Amino acid sequence: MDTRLTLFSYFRSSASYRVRIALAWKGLDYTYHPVHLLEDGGQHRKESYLRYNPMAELPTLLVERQGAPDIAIAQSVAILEYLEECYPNPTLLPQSPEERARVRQLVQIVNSSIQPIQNLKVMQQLQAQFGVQREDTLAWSKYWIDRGFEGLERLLSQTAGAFAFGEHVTLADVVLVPQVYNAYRFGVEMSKFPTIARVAEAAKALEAFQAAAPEVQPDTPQS
Ligand SMILES: N[C@@H](CCC(=O)N[C@@H](CS)C(=O)NCC(=O)O)C(=O)O
Repeated sequence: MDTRLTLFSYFRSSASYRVRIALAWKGLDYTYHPVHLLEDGGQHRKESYLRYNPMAELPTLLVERQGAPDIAIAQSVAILEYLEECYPNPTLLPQSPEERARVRQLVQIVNSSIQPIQNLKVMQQLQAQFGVQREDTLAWSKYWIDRGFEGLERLLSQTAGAFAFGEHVTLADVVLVPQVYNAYRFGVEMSKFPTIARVAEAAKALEAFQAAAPEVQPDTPQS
């Protein structure tokens, strides 16, 4: 069955970055549909996008299959799992259920315990509702990444080999690299987290991670 994939993405969105890595890792062709998080009051809040993702978040993967209804999948981890199920080679999960659970644990630390608290809408609401200055919202995001990385560093010191979980690239690296990108953006002192920094650098050097990087997307500003 012919399948067409379209990714609604923003170059600097870390959740979109995760999906771009997985698509590149699996060698999948897709159409890049940029959605600007700041222009026009946030293009992700427009009705034309909400029909794909009512939560007004990026990314969304639109899957168009011949002879089957189109589906729009949101939530990057749901998309990653979908890609892993449909395109298992090359895989991004280890073999055993126990190892898979450990990888998913690492994924959820970033996805559920770190990224949501430093998200754009949280920072915007701190400003709008409580009059927090923009610099202080940046400090807020930095604080929560820093605190999350303290736990993650301890865990990775047990799980990491060349990559976040052992010697192979897994979904843990797919979510970690974009979170480290955010950490640098918000000024987190990465020397405090040597294992995180080391495995993120190792993954970032790989072709699929480079193709997915915020610096080289179709909507990356040219200046
Ligand atoms: N758990 C969601 C998080 C998605 C998310 O927070 N996306 C950000 C960009 S990284 C977003 O669209 N933010 C819009 C906003 O904060 O208004 C996922 O993994 O897809």
